[in-house]
Amino acid sequence: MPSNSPGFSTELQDYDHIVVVGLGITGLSVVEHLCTYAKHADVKVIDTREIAPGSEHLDDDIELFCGGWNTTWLQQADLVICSPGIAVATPEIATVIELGTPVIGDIELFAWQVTKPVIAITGSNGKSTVTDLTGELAKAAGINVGVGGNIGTPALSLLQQNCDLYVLELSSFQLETTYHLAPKVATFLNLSEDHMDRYEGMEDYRQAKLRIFEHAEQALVNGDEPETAPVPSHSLKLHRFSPIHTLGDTDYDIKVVDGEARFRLQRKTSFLTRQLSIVGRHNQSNALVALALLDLAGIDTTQCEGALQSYTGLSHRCQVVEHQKGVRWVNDSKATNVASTQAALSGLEVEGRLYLLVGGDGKGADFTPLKEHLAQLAVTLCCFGRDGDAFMELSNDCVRFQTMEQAIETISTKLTSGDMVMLSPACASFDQYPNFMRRGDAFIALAKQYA
Ligand code: UMA
Ligand code: ADP
Repeated sequence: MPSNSPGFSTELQDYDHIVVVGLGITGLSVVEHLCTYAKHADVKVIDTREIAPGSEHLDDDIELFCGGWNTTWLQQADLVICSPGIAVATPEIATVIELGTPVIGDIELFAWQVTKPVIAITGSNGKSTVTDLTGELAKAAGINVGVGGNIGTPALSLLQQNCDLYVLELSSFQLETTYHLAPKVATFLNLSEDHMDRYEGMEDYRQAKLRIFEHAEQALVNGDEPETAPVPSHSLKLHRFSPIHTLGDTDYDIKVVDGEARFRLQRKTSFLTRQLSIVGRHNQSNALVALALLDLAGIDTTQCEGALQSYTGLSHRCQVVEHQKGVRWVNDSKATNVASTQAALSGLEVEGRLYLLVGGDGKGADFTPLKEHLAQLAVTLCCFGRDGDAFMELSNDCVRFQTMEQAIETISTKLTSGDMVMLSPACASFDQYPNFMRRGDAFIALAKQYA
């Protein structure tokens, strides 16, 4: 992984030959940004896919090379802006880095331009929920806020909105190519195995995420997961959060006061946890972090009570999408790694049988940690997709299917009142679907058909 403080210019006017690698929504936002702020530069786009998503929206005067690498363009570039979908370790990109050409991502470009405070959020799970909720609470506090990054709206697109605060979800992929982002507050929510097909191991993945703190003013650190903490430095103020009550006093925590669990911000009691509409302990932690991030950004959270109560969460995360004949159908398609499926299973109450749909693109993960959670439940494990075989030893009752459709068609004849059908696949969707949203939509349609 390249050093976090390279000595290259952060002024777009210093670059004349810019190559954007990867189109998609990120590449398009980069090109649009360059068309506004680097009018003088020659901008070219490479996408290694045969058909670059979004090419229909590209101006005709921007040259596009598809279906492989154009090494001549890369060698001639004085700046390369890389999609988060392309690892910096890819040989063609590694060669550019060796030549001394700066290779950056869209978040680095955002950092060059932004003048308002940024709250930056990374972690293995909970990023989107924390990012979205922080945005909703900021709005309730009367702030003109822009919410984006890995959550779906590219960060550069937010700059056109002239916001007073930016809340960014950042993936480890984006952080790999980010060097100068200086958030007012940054947090690394938690660490568990993910993207092992992209990183050499957990340490490599952790180091990518720790880059979020490099130039941050304040770090909000998970007191229960020391491996998410940055190396202490004079310029970075550390604050801790802990949703688990055993640590004693923490800057931000949940404590029982007068018999009721409450969020505490800098030891001052705030809202009751039972006011939340989102369920599960992991969501209490997510809400605590959202309140803490705003508090550290200097925003008064006392106005946020209504927004906190009415927040029902993002779709595709542990949502009951059908409840017919006593059977609940739960869409947790966003559970794309082991820890998120563990979060869905921990404390889960099912009166009858749980039919758990797992499988897809396993990204090289080890699924055995699921075994102990499954042992607590009366479960039939319905394994589908490319890496479905990897789940077949995890429970006494495992059935292999090629697709989710086949699995649901088969189990639908067996369902009785009290049962639950849950899609919480612990895998990415890319082997059979364009993304986790489409996989969740397919589950919802099947639930409607078979409920
Ligand atoms: N790709 C190529 N060649 C290219 C460019 C991309 O093969 O030249 C492939 C890569 O395998 C890559 C995939 O295409 O993984 C997706 O790239 P894309 O063009 O679809 O990417 P964008 O549309 O720009 O979406 C990206 C993020 N995608 C990834 O990081 C893979 C989106 O996060 C993000 O919302 C968007 O930018 C806006 O910031 C998605 C994601 O899955 C939700 N993120 C991963 C995660 O959350 O686990 C990190
Ligand atoms: P991310 O953006 O990091 O993928 P999301 O908020 O989209 O996070 O949630 C992804 C999955 O992880 C969902 O299945 C959700 O139920 C689960 N999840 C959410 N918050 C947490 C958390 N704090 N710890 C563990 N799992 C979580």
